[in-house]
Amino acid sequence: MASNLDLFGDDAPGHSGRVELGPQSVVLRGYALPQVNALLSGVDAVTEVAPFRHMETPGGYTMSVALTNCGRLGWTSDARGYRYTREDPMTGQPWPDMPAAFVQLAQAAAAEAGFPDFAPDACLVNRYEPRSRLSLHQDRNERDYGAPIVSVSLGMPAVFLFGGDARGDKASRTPLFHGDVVVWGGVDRLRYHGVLPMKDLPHPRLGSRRINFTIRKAG
Ligand code: MD6
Ligand code: FE
Repeated sequence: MASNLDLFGDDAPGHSGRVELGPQSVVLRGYALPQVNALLSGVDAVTEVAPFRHMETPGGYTMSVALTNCGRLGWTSDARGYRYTREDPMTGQPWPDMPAAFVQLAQAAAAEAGFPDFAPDACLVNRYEPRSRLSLHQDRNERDYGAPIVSVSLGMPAVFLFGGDARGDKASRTPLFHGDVVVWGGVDRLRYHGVLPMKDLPHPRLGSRRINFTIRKAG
């Protein structure tokens, strides 16, 4: 039987097309591929000003995923909790501007998924290495759940978990490859999701790393 983790089936790297994760969530396969150079330049520009760092969780753990932000608002986790701030707590400086290529891609992908007029003001940039994982969580620190989230995957493939509105709901598993874009919102906006521990499957361009950025309207 074909598995949805089949690396050489319809979900294989480089394929295009849509995979519906829910009524208002969709994976746009390969949607970011034409923009990869501009996106990676954008990531470099952002991390030069606001380097990747491993944040602490309110529960006292260190995140295995390294994080930074761009845009007017940036997401932070520390012993006091999760929140959006205008300044990078590490430097005291405003988060770097969101690269134009991020905004353009996010707006086009959002429209493609049925969310026209997306006006993002925040972007979390995540860096995964082998064994990095992201446990099931909801994205609920944004003010307006009416706006979707657009998530771009570059580098090593990951297995994305997509659950329901309760932590204990069964989660589906979907591979995300270099260039894939996920858009979700509406009735799916608060669904639990996460990323399984990463395998070391080096990518020709990015090596043993996965870069994911999620573009939001936080304020
Ligand atoms: C990731 N993504 O793919 C983690 N959140 O590395 C997320 O946590 C996420 O992809 C909200 C919307 C889309 C996402
Ligand atoms: Fe999330």
